[in-house]
Amino acid sequence: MKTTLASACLTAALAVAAPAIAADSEGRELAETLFDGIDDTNRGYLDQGQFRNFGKDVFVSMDTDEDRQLTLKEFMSWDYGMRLIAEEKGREEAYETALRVIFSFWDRDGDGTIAAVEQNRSLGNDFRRADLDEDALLTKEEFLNGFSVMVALRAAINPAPID
Ligand SMILES: [Ca+2]
Ligand SMILES: [Ca+2]
Ligand SMILES: [Ca+2]
Repeated sequence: MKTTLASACLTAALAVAAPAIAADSEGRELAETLFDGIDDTNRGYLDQGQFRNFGKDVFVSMDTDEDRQLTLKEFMSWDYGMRLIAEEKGREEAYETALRVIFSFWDRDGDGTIAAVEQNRSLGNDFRRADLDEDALLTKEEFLNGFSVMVALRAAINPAPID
């Protein structure tokens, strides 16, 4: 029951990609570090090429058996620190649910694995959705508040009170 509610909330979060996440919420620092890593030219914003390259790098590092497909296991095993925060906060179950929801979104043809082209298209959509002012660049704020993967994972480890 709990899991169903969590995935319903996450689906809604992914759909609107604009939930209110407190500025000092857990995972924000990690998301900022991630942004700075993608922003290899230190301009303070990302273009679609940088975002695409980031996606390719992530795909390669997730695809441990190098068959150009991501299984759920490969997808769930990959981490850059967010899982540790989830564990510390006792939010591991919600975190894993969020990952499963993201996996389902990325697996666009529903065959149980994510091909590079599926991931690439999903990230392209994510970029456009996060780009609020439609200038084809993502500022740090647009990335932190609108990149649906980050938003979903941070929402999972920072449960908002429901009233
Ligand atoms: Ca693989
Ligand atoms: Ca697929
Ligand atoms: Ca923008």
